[in-house]
Amino acid sequence: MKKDLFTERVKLISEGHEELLRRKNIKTFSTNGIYNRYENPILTRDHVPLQWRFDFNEETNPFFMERIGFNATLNSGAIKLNGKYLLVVRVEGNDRKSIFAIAESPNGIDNFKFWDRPISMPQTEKADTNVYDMRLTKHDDGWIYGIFCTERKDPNVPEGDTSSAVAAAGIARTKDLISWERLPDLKSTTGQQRNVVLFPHLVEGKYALFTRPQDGFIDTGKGGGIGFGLSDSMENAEVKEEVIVDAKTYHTIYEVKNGLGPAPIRTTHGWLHLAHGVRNTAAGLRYTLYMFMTDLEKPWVITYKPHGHFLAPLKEERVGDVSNVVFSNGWITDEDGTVYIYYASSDTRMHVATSTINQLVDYCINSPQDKLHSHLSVETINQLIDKNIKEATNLID
Ligand code: M1P
Repeated sequence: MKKDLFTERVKLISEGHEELLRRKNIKTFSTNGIYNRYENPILTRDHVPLQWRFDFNEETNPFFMERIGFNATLNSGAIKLNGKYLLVVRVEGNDRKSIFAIAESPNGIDNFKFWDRPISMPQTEKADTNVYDMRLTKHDDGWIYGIFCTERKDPNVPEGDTSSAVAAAGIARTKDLISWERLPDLKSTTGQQRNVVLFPHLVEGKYALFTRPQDGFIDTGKGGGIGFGLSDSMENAEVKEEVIVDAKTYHTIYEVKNGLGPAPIRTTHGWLHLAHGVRNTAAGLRYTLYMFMTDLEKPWVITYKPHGHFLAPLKEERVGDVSNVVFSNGWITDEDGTVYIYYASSDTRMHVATSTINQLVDYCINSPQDKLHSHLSVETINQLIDKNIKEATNLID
């Protein structure tokens, strides 16, 4: 009887898993014309390999029970290596600990499959309690850097406070995403750090980092905004001064805080950036994605910035562990100009949206800016209506 149960469950669960991994993804129609979403998420907790979850020995696991549970697959860094689309996925266990694991796809939109084992990330003298949200940068120095948030308990809080934490930017580098060299955490003078991203080239002969200084673990306080600073080395990364590239601003989609997503993409018109913005609502924080462009020579200077969000949580994306959130820290550009934008919804599962460099540049350059007042929004709308009336009249003439 027991044998039947074990065998049946192994078969059922293994076949279901195989089918999920083989599932094709279908592009959906895009009304906005800026990017296309896809029918299915690309990675869910159900994609986590069965070998990581089940003990396959009938003697020690007669009920074929899941021994290690996983809760979510989210905020993934991305890179294309040797023709494969690779994500460094934040895999969150039922124990709330996030780990990094690589998932590989042949085409960037479906058939994502985890490598055999998660990444064993070396530790610094101060062990990480939790690690997450890695940004990958292929730097001119030949290394692929992964910068991520390392979270540890705040040592300066009263004994009974078991939730206050300190966020810092952990740094590791690799050539193959298999073996990783851990470097000391980033030092900065502006408090805690999350959402730190390495720029791919030296600036003024130094390593350049986009930062997100913050006073507290959740609240950015006076440190709010996407910052930029230089470091002499990555072996002992230290940013002594940060300029704010994009400040949090009253009554915008990034009024509470913001943070850079993946490393920017170089185009002939400037650097394309994807970021997240956070605003407060009666239902809690709302995270959306927005874009801007910066100057080719001065990547800390914004040249174009469309109004409002680029991508916001939609339909089932709106619900999950932390609802009403989209977050992105990975994208891949193909030789033909296709851009694969990887984003997580509600801190629960991963999706892809595709666009092209030309579409994203057009979006950034030609979308109106946020003029920060309702009556000015009306002006902007009227300008478009006037333009359309003129076009229509020209057509009749
Ligand atoms: O829960 C939403 C996000 O919250 C944090 O992001 P930020 O500091 O930018 O607000 C991070 O914990 C992120 O992982 C998470 O998705």
